[in-house]
Amino acid sequence: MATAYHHLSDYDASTVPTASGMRFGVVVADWNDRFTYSMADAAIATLKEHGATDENIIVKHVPGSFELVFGATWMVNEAKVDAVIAIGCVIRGDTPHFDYICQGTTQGLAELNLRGTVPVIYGLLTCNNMEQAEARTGGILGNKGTECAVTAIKMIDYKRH
Ligand code: RBF
Repeated sequence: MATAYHHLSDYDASTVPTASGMRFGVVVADWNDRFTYSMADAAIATLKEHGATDENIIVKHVPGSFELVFGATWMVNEAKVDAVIAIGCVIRGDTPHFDYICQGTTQGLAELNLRGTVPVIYGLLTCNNMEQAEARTGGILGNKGTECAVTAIKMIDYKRH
């Protein structure tokens, strides 16, 4: 989780392997698109900074975070990617939907990782309010998309060694 001590866009680039030749799936939820699109843009920019090419970054959209599980499963099964970045943003409201969506999505993505084939990176922001989302999508705590991209590259490299 981002804290005052963990800036999501700060990382040591020298520890990141080249992403050249790696193939990425990016699944983006359209709910709260102001935040999710910013995360997706940051993720894609970071992948490219490390050598990934446009044709090796497959971007697909789903309506909401709950659909990230299906979207990521499709990427794993059908898109021949080396890693999937699942991007969503759930913001607490008046009803218990927040807990159900966060729990269902998190568990679904975790189960995909248990297959042990294609790493699925957890780009789900679970925020109490808009300010928390803003801070983590290009605000004072950086951009979660950047962190996800670096994690995806490192996890593909993990499989190779
Ligand atoms: N999806 C999100 O990605 N973020 C949200 O904050 C969010 N809030 C929702 C609130 C309610 C009351 C409902 C019914 C859905 C919400 N969804 C949200 C959409 C959800 O992930 C999923 O797309 C839909 O429930 C499918 O019909």
